Amino acid sequence: MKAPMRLFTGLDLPAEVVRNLEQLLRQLRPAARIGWSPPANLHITTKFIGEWPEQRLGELQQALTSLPARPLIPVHVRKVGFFPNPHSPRNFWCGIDAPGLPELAADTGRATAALGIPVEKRDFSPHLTLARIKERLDLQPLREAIAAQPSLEFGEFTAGSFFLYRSQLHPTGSVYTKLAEFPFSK
Ligand code: 2AM
Repeated sequence: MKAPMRLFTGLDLPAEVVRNLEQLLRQLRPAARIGWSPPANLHITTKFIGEWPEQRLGELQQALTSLPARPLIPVHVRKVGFFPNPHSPRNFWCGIDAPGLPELAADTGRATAALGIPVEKRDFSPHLTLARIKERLDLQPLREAIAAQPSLEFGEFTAGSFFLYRSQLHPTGSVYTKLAEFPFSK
């Protein structure tokens, strides 16, 4: 039997936004020994699917194809912060303002729930994971490096589709691969 695949859906970023974030990461990385994301991994998750059997991939793609049509989504990439809170952070993120994205996440959640995929209990809070924080350490140098940034605006774009991604966990880090694209209107 084949091993299940680890899947999620999300939006990709245009090269210009990745370049802006790459520049930010270059400046912040020396300030903290935390699990920094490779710029190529940056994406906006709309639904974490988890382990899914490869033989049911067609069924999942069919469900994702049949989401209601929607207008293009303007996406603004700005600000940074810590999840779940600044006192014991586990995730250092970049913020996403995107009207219409919560509806896409909700529609994706409904379509995948019909296949038995658990509905996300937490509120949807769109973000880019810039780094994962596994241990408690002094983040003051990172906060200072953030405060020294001349701008926390990383660009905007218009999304016209979302993607199904595969995530492969390797000792050197996660590798994300696009498996399929789903335009917002057919
Ligand atoms: P995160 O970056 O905020 O951790 C692939 O793992 C993507 O799915 C990541 O963007 C991750 O969000 C998201 N995700 C959401 N829920 C998850 C979960 N329970 N386990 C792993 N990843 C999850």
